[in-house]
Amino acid sequence: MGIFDRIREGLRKTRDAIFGRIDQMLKSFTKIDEELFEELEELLVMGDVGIETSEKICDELRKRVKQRGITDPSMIYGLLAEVITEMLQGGQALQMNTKPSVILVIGVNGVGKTTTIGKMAARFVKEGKRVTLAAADTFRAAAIDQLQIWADRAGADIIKQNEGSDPAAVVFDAISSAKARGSDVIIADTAGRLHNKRHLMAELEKINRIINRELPDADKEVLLVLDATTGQNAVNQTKEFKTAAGITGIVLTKLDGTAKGGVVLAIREELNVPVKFIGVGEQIDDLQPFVPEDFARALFGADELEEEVPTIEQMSEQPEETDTPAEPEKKEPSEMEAIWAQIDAEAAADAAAQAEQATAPEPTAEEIAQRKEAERQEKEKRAEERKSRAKSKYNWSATPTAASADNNDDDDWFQKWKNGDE
Ligand SMILES: Nc1nc2c(ncn2[C@@H]2O[C@H](COP(=O)(O)OP(=O)(O)OP(=O)(O)O)[C@@H](O)[C@H]2O)c(=O)[nH]1
Ligand SMILES: [Mg+2]
Repeated sequence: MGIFDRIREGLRKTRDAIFGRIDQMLKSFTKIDEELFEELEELLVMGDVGIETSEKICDELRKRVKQRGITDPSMIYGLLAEVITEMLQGGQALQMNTKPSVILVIGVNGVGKTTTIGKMAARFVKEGKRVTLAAADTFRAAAIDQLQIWADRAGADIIKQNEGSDPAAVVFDAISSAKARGSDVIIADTAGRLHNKRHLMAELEKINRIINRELPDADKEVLLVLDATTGQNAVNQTKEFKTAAGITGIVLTKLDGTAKGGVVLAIREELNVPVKFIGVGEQIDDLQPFVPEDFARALFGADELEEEVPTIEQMSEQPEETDTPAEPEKKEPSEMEAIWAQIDAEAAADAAAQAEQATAPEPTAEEIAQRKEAERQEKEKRAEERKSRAKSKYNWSATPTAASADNNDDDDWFQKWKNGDE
């Protein structure tokens, strides 16, 4: 199977449940009106895109429909693909220019950290890099054994100690070994679950300190692994780890087992953290670098896009699926340049308005808290309303997900973890 086919197959559930429905819904409209945007927003929210991001997407669509004078509802599908691709752009390249560079892999238990490390190691080894794995999840002996199996499969070196040893000491050893052997990259596995959240964060901090001390000038990535089947919970996990561990990117796993792939958008947009890799299966080559264009094409169905949106040249003119390098991107026609200039001008006007607002008297802490709480309640209310409307309208039963991954006891643990009960 070619790379693009793997991504397309991995996103099949999300495409069928959400974007296929959007396509059908758009076909049922004869003109573009407010009702169409409302329905679209509801379906996006159902697809775990998140209420804020769904609203933002629809606002952007309204704007572009108006600017380009589009009247045909079937064109919205391509416009949506365009907006979503743009939203996902930026920051997905890994910073790995030093020798060695370090990738610290973190995340709650069971999300796919160790598997992701194995897949990543295999990818780097294939590229001719020397890879050292650090078995810094010393919480369970089985975790160390699992990483050993992946190291053998991938052809990577591994540094490990006994169960229960100090994870930071394992990382220290791995760094010394990598320097001695001339490794290109060190990838450290970490525990997802410790006695409590404070303990876990303290451990990650200690590992970080060791890396910064031993390799002060090395490129370092802190990748948070998230399980896509947990939907909005993945967004909450990002918030928790973002403040505590300084993450530089996301690996979103198990996209093949869920219809909640839209959560990529919520993570990118609401938390401003780039998705760097996606996991679309359990096999060694089921980890793919995140390429926004491919992701969008797979999500929307490249065929539908080609038929319906001839205006989006970069997307529709890409070959179906090929291992040969793609054609260089075409330049935007001058008409598009004018539209972008207009959008930039609007953004500048918004920024000016915001700056003006900033000179207004500072609200008190209490006022800010009250406003935030009101906004949160309002957002929750709107999300619930949308979900229940969409549920009845589209006869929505359970969203197809991997039976194994949804609603397991890890969720309970994470909830407690979040609330500081553990
Ligand atoms: N379908 C599918 N399964 C995956 C993917 N990534 C990981 N898994 C599976 O998820 C399960 C958990 O993966 P691990 O790599 O052990 O997760 P972990 O985060 O290291 O777990 P702990 O070490 O317990 O914290 C395994 O059964 C993996 O095969 C993916 O992209 N798709
Ligand atoms: Mg693990």
